[in-house]
Amino acid sequence: MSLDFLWFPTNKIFISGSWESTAHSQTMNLVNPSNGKVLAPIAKSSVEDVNTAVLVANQALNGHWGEQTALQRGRLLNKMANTVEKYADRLAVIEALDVGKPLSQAKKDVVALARYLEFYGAAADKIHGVTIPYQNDFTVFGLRERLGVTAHIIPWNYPMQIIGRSICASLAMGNACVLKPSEDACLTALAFGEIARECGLSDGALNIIPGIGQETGQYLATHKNVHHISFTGSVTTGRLIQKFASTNVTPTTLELGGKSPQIVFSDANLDKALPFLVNAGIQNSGQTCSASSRILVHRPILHEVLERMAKSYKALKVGSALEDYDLGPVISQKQKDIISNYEDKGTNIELVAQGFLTESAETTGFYKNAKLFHTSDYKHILAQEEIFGPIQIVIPFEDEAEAIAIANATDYGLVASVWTENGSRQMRVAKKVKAGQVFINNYGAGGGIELPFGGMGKSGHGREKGFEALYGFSQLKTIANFHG
Ligand code: TXE
Repeated sequence: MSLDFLWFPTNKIFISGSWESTAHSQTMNLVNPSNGKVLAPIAKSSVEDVNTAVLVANQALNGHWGEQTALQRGRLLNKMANTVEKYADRLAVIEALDVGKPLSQAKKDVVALARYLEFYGAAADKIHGVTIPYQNDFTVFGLRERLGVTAHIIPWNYPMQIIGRSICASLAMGNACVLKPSEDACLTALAFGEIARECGLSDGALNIIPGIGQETGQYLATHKNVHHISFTGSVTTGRLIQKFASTNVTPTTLELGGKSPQIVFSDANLDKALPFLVNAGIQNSGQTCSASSRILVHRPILHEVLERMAKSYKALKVGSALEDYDLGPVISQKQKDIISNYEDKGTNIELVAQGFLTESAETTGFYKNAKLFHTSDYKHILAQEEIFGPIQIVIPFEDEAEAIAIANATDYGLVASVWTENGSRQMRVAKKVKAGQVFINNYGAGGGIELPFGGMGKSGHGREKGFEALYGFSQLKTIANFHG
């Protein structure tokens, strides 16, 4: 498909409010996961470009951007929300082509980005400091200050949503941002730069430098003039980021995925639960940090849940992103291979049901069929490791204590849900489950702009989304005034 409708350059970097060539004029190709063909050339930033981006971001803090009041920053973000809505159709098509997600899911991501801008735009002037009762001859208060330059190293699965939750919160608090989108999908990140430019965001407040993780990302994470790193991605890279950040003792927020369970008790309303059980696993072909890849089911209803989930799975269609089936392709051949390797390890457990590939899906695309497995072995590799593909595992449990034990028996702790009509049980289980977010009789994979989100254990640390993100992108200075 031709990209003639793009209103911004793809092969440039966004620096200090304008589009520039990289220092070495290098580019790399983005691939369309629906057909495996080249989608567009994008800029490949070098260390020189990182230096420039960090320099102009620091200059912005001492220039026009730094002079903006919280109200002015908020209004600017609101203007950007309206502009995102103006380009909504084009943004959705770009995201679908670039990430491979079904068009209707991409449309939801655009709505989420506009909503993040609106939320943080409205919140910008509502973060207040504190006064602290101390000795009588002191007046003590805590001033909430910006961090400075924040680096955002983001993955390919939800570019718009992740920009929304981290960049918008950071800008609201008055920081200047350097965004390193993923080499696998970065078109909507570039579009966001153009939207910022159109809305008149101060030069240098946002800089966008696509590049290779091990080069651009790594150099950015070690940069001494970066004051915070927000990273979403794999545990392996997250560990490295933390190590790089330690060089300059730079604070980090790490969101590293999960193996999130939904716990279904025998008194649950299955009619309500069923769509959530399945959708939370297959949304974006399972390439969602908060995907629910484990379904823990109370033994008395195991047979019924398996039967009903199998029926849903058999109807799941996989096809090209723009044709908008239940699932699109996965992001890359590399990701397809990762998923296939896990499937090979699942030959000793029951494959309950699978969806099907549509006839129009091109053989050169990176398609993976949705698969539902069942095992009592909660330590099975498919039940322990993040697969990041359209695979769910049903695991039975005998009682509440076992449900909690199995739910907590992975290294991760991002999201969980509890399905039961018993109010006491809802709260007991919610409090004991290891997860940064727990839903009761619901599941929100990727949603909830207002709801603080982040992990425990290897799912990472720090919280994004909601007001909590604004605390994460600022720091408290205690001022103690002695007037005795
Ligand atoms: O992730 P990476 P990849 C998981 C998922 C997937 C696996 C690999 O299990 O199968 O990660 O995906 C940048 N220094 N998740 O390879 O490497 C990179 O350029 C600095 C979970 O895409 O974590 C990109 O911008 N930066 C997840 C970002 O890090 C580096 C979302 C993410 O890439 C770097 C995506 C380095 N050395 C994948 N190496 C989630 N939690 O949602 C890479 N990068």
